[in-house]
Amino acid sequence: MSDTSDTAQVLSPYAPPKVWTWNKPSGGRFANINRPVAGATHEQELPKGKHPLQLYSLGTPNGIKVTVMLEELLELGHSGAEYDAWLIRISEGMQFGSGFVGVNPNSKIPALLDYSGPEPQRVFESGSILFYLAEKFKAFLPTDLAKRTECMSWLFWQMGSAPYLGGGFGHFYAYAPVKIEYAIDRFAMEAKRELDVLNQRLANNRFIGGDDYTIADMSIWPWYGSLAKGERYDSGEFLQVHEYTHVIRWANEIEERPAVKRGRMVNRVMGPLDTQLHERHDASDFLNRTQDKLQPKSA
Ligand SMILES: N[C@@H](CCC(=O)N[C@@H](CS)C(=O)NCC(=O)O)C(=O)O
Repeated sequence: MSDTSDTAQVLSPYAPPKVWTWNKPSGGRFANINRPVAGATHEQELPKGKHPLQLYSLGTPNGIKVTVMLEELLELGHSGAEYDAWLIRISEGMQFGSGFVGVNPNSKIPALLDYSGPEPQRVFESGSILFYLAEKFKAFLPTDLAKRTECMSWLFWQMGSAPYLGGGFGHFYAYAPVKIEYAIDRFAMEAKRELDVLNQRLANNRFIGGDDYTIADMSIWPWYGSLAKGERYDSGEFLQVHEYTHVIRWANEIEERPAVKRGRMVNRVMGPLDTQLHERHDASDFLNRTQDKLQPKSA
């Protein structure tokens, strides 16, 4: 191959026009919710329950981070962390309702409203929500500056890295309407590199931040724990995830935590029905849920 323009022509017949226009669906899973503009598409108030903390979410990796944190706080005895979790079905466009956009102008789950202060406080971006709750309840975030900084570095690492995994590898390997070798190669390389970053870190540390379980683990586990266990994008064999033994050891330990078992069920609409709790308003909801209340439906 002589130069980059030759390479581009060999790989793809597509020549981008001077100005991109949104004139056809992009194809692939989730194509129907993609738009090049922000803001509400319709008027839709958000429901409000009895607790100060109102969570609007869905049981995806980004959503699970927050429900795990809330259940961990409750497990520690912080009754102020009682919450109502409302289901936002993103495939039905509920993230574009005016109420939701008021809480998160970026139209993505999870989003939190805290009514415990003089004015309702909105919090969006899962990393920001984890940090907010950790500060509010003084939990799962070390106070020692060195340990706190390590924890925050890994939290930010996750927020910056997971889009390469989900939007990059997951999208092109599992969801795109065509299999593009270049894109899959590029993002498989990055997904494996990220797994190796974690594997090396966890070779000498019980948890991501060190000895203590923190919001860094809660943020990273839903994405990379399930990836290393071969549960994401049906890609276990392709990525040879069994190589990441330390990540698997860490993921197995986290999965056994009672709060994690509960948190991963909240707002979940996929998988076996007995793993789904579409809305959560009270601790007893985990016990009271019945299969016939849960209608299988896509997210
Ligand atoms: N950086 C954001 C990402 C959130 C995100 O991508 N949420 C997805 C579900 S996991 C979503 O709501 N997608 C809806 C859409 O893109 O319209 C966070 O961590 O909170």
